[in-house]
Amino acid sequence: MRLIAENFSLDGSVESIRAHGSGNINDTYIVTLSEERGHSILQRVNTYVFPEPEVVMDNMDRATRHLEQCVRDDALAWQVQQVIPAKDGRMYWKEEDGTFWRMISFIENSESFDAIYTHRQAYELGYALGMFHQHINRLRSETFKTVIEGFHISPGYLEAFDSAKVSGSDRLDVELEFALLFIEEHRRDIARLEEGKALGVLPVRTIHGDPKANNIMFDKQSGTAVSMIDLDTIQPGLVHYDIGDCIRSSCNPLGEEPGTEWRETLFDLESYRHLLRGYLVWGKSFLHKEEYDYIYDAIFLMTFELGLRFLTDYLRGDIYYKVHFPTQNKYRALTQFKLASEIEKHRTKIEEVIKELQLL
Ligand code: GN1
Ligand code: MG
Repeated sequence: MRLIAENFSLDGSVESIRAHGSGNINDTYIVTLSEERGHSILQRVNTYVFPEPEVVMDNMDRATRHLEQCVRDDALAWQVQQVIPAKDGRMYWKEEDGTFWRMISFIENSESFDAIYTHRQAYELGYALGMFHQHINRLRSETFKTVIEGFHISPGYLEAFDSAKVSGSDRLDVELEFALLFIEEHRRDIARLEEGKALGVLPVRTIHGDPKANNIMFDKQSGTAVSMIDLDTIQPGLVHYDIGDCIRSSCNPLGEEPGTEWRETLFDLESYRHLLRGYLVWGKSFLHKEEYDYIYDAIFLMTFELGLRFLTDYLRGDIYYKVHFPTQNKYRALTQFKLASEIEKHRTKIEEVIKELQLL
């Protein structure tokens, strides 16, 4: 690992390297530099999920340069994760065994949370996502290439589930009956966002693609959100994918991994209200009136979709998401379906908050 790290233009010599974070896709390590020269993040990019990692790095490089410029121009209190090039000048390092590595800067004195526990954090999260959308969209969405075809296009995930189910049907159990019933009862809703897109009501913009709670960094002292990390999936899409994904991951106090306790999963309406309020500080200036009508659908669908994605992976034998025990993807899926059912239960309230905030 040290030899791999030493291929990059670091600002000092490597003192230690440790595994870091809880990502489901890439392998992440934190590199400590000697003589208190700070830290960097070393990642092995998952080339099954990102078959063209060079394109990911190209997008990331464009995005970070642009966001840096925005920070300077608008004097934003914001930090942008930088790509640290390899010594040969490329944005990545390829090992002889074909593994693909990159180094990115670490946001010092910051922390992230797997779920959100205070109203302030919820507001900060929403504010951060809104600010990100506002600034990244000063560039035309065509600036960024698509890194994952069909990403967050929910009907595609239902189709994938339908074809996986057949071959994996012998592995169904009692707990899965809840999931299967939920899917059957909601399959007709799967295209709501794509319909909005086809109607021209939901425009294609540039999105983060993975704005879950722990991809937003908070300053340890002030508690202010200071950065959005994990810029792998910046690509053209609907901001509704991001809004839904951010809300589903943040307003679930038990987080994504309650395991066998998945039935306890709840949707925290208060966190949701504060998050959306923070988002709309920026979002009000670019969201069209009709786009508000799809916010509930976004929250529900991104949750339902992630349930389908986890369940499909479970049925296919865990080829996409990393697992630490054999039923982990099943429990992740059940958690999202339970969360989606809670979201549905609170639909009226969720929609009231949207209306109320829209009028402010
Ligand atoms: C994956 O990178 P990571 O582990 O935060 C996934 C997201 C899911 C998330 C659920 C490229 O994100 O879409 O929301 O797991 N990323 C990709 O935890 O599929
Ligand atoms: Mg990610």
